[in-house]
Formats: sequence, structure tokens, C-alpha cells
Amino acid sequence: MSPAAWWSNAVFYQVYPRSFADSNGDGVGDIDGIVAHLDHLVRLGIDAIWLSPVTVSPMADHGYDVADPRDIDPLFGGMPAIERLIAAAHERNIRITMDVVPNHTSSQHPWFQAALAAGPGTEARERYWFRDGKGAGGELPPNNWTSVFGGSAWERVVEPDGNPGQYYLHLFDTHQPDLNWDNPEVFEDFATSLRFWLDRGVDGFRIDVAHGMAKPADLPDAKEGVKVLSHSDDDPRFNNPAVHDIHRGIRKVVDEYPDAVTIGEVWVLDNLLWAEYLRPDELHLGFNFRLTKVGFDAVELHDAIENSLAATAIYDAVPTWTLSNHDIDREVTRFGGGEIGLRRAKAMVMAMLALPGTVFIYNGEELGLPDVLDLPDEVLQDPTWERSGHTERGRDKVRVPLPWSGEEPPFGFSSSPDTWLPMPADWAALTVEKQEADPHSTLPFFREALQLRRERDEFDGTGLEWLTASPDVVVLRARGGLLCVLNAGTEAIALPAGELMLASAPLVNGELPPDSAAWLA
Ligand code: TEU
Repeated sequence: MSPAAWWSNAVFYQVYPRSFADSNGDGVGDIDGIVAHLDHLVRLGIDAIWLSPVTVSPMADHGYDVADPRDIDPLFGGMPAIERLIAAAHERNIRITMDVVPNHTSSQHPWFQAALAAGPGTEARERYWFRDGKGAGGELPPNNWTSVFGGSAWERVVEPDGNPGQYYLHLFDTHQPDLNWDNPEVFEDFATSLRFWLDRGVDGFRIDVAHGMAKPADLPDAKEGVKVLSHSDDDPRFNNPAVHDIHRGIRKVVDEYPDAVTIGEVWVLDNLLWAEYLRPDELHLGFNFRLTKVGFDAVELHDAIENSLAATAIYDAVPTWTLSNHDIDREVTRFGGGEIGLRRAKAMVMAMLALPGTVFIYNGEELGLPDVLDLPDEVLQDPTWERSGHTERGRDKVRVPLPWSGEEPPFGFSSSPDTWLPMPADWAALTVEKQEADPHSTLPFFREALQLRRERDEFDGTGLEWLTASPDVVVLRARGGLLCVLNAGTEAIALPAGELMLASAPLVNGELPPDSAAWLA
């Protein structure tokens, strides 16, 4: 690890492209919508964008099903749009990192179409996981694996002769067949894609399902009762040790471009196993999801931070922090919703921004957006809804378009009222425009917090020391002497001596009220 690397203390902002801003009035966000709102990100004070997938896709999983990894989908504006975004972002000192999806392709990818047409036993099928079924007529899937989105992870195909035949593996939707990384062509093509984007000025990659890719050769059954959209370490579908060679290969390619960064989505819970992804010749950064699992509780927060720091220390990697993303409930909702959820979310953000390392903010977090829990059934689009037999509503609730301005939907997100997910009328109070005019709202709070993090010496350095970690209160001293106090109790508390830089809620008689946090120098 190079301590001076640009990403080692950066603030990343995740743009979910469908939801950020729509420039052409089709109701779906696009790349030129991002270009048009870059100044929002400049004022917010971020260092880099993590752009969820914008490559060519039938959108079965909204871009995480890639049909051409080296072209931009027309829905998002095509190649000229990403060239405009890279140029416009770089002019503003904002880096662009792209999401890449190595575990699977779209079922519309030419490789998969060729595999279907070529039939059993052909080389074309060796790029994926085609297997004969079990049972006399092959009527049972090859093993008991389930899809992360629900149902079997195997889909039976109709062979070129018109009869039901082999099955293919899809850990996610049926439209996302898993690639066979034992086939060297798969790596070569992925390397070509990485260089393709790095040559066009992209600054790095977020690697989707970075703990996937490698599969155990014998495809053993999993334990029963694996839950939808969840992960455990005793799961043969993920974290096969052979994945690490794949990461070493990826790192060699990325190292041809000295400043480029890789950030892996690693849903592995055991610290030793998780840390292996961050060995010096593997990923630069790994998402650590522990902060997304804590309640508004001082002990849980303390333990999550300690745990994450311990995990990253194993190979001297840079810690990363994130409270939510496009797969995870927004923290305002997790912490109770409404006014109290927002208060707690702001306090947690201050705790996160106090920590040494790199942080990831999910678009809309800076506005204090909650989940939209009352989306009507008929608008739901996450494949999880169908695949779980309508028992899991899925992740659409965290992907509702951002409100920019005006008094009614679509709040400046689009010129069309027909947005891809409906926007709640009460988001009139949460628009960027409203919050810019209200110094006590969430957006100015975020801007100030990020500005302090960027400018004050107290945020230099990488240390962390616990002063208090009682059941209700966390007091930590981090980096260059920054004190962060978080009150998760029910009584106001006295603050330690020092210059108050920021509080997430007004002090009451000089004391820090419940559900809030403060930074002191
Ligand atoms: O997610 C991988 C993944 O395993 C998640 O679905 C996870 O199970 C869930 O978030 C746990 O809360 C990545 C992308 O982030 C997701 O959006 C894609 O749907 C998925 O890969 C398939 O590409």
C-alpha cells in the first residue's frame, strides 16, 4: 500500500445511474444527467464517483447483466456520454471509477447466445457452467444451489434439437449466467475490458461480487435454508480460494496504470478470510459492510469499527467505511425512520467520517432520503420480487430517483412525470433546492462535514483510540487529534473540553442531546 495513494483517504460517491438525473426525458437517469449535476458533487466535496454499471445491458438487473462490457448502453447515452463525463469530472478534480461485473454476463452476451446455439459438449459452453441434470431424464438440477435472488441457481435450456437439455448456473437472475473463470478466455476478455476503460481515462473499478467467480470443481451441495440476498461463510457458492489467483491477475493488469484503484465487493464475514482479498498483490480496497449491520448502539458501533480496523490491519490495507448502497436499506430507515431516523443517520455519518480511511456515500444519503416502503407491487423491478415468489420486495425501495427541485414529482429529476420508479410526494421537502435554502437541513450539514474532513489538520493521520465506549456513548480520538462523541443514549451528555467543530444536532444547554454526534478539536 502506498500511503500517498489518492484513494487512501478519499470520499467516494456512488451514483446509481438510473436514479441520479435524467437528461433526455425518458424517465430513467443517464450519464448526461450526471454531467449536468456535477456541480452538486463539487459543492458536496467528494473526490471520486463510483458509477454503477452503464455498459450495454438488457437491464434485467439494471446493468449488472452486461451484454457488452466495452460499450455504453444507449439508455445511458452511449460512448460519447461517458467521454463527456470523464472529461467534465476530471476538469473538476473528480475521479471516475466504474463498476465491472466479472462473475457473470447477461444471457444476451454473444458468448452465451453462442453457447446456447452450440449445444452440449462444445467449447462455447466451456465459458459458462453448463451441466447435465440429475435423475433419469435429467429433470433435476445438478445441485441444490439457490440464486441470491431466490429460487434455484440452475436453469434448464432447450437444446438446438428442441428438447430440454442441460442446465446453466446463475447465482443471480436467470439472465445472469455465471462465467467459468477456469477458462483462460474469460480472464483475457476481462483484462481487455479493464484496459479499454483505463485507456479512456477511467481511474479504477468497483468489482462486483469479487468473492464470486471461482467455483469448486465438484459443485457440492450447499447447506439447506440459504436466505435470499444474504451471505454466510459456509457457502460453496462464494469465496472459493481459487478466486485469489484471479485477483492477482486483475491486479497485474491494473498496475499497468499507476494511479488506478480496485475496490472489491467482498461479502465475507471472517476477518482472516476477508483480509486475504487485500494482500498486496490483490485488491487495493475491499468493501467492509460491518457499519451497514449495526443498530444505533454505542457498543455495536464500537465493535464494528474495531472489527473492521482489525481486518484491514492484517495486511496493512486501508480501511473503508460505508453505511448504505444500492443493495442495502438506507440508514434513515434502518435507524427508525422519520425525524429520529434522520437524526441518528446524521450522527452515524459523523462517526463514519471521523474514521481513518476511505468512505463511500450512496446517492441520496446527503439528502437524508429514507427507503420508499410503499412502492406499489406493480412497479417493483428488482428480480428478487419475482424470484422470491413475491415474499421479498427487493431493493427498489433504495433506488427511487433523487429529488432535485420543485414542489411535485418528478422534482427536476426528469422532464417526464413517468419516472422509472414513482417518487413520493412528500419528497418536496427533501429536494436539493429546498435543502440549499435551509442551513439546518441535511445537505449543508454533509457539505460542512466533508469540508472539515478535507481541510482540518485534525483529520490527518490514521490512528484511533477509544476514550469511552459505554453502552450509550462512544468517544474516540482519531487521526490528528479529532475527538468524535456519539450519544446513543437517552440523556444529554456533557462534551469533553475542546473546540466544537460540528454537531449533528443543536446542543442543549451546552450538552450533546441523544441521537447526535459532535466533533471537537
Ligand atoms: O451484489 C452482490 C450480492 O451478493 C448482493 O446482492 C447481496 O446479496 C446483497 O446486497 C446483500 O444485502 C452485486 C450488486 O451490488 C447487486 O446490485 C447485483 O444485483 C449483484 O451483484 C449481481 O450482479
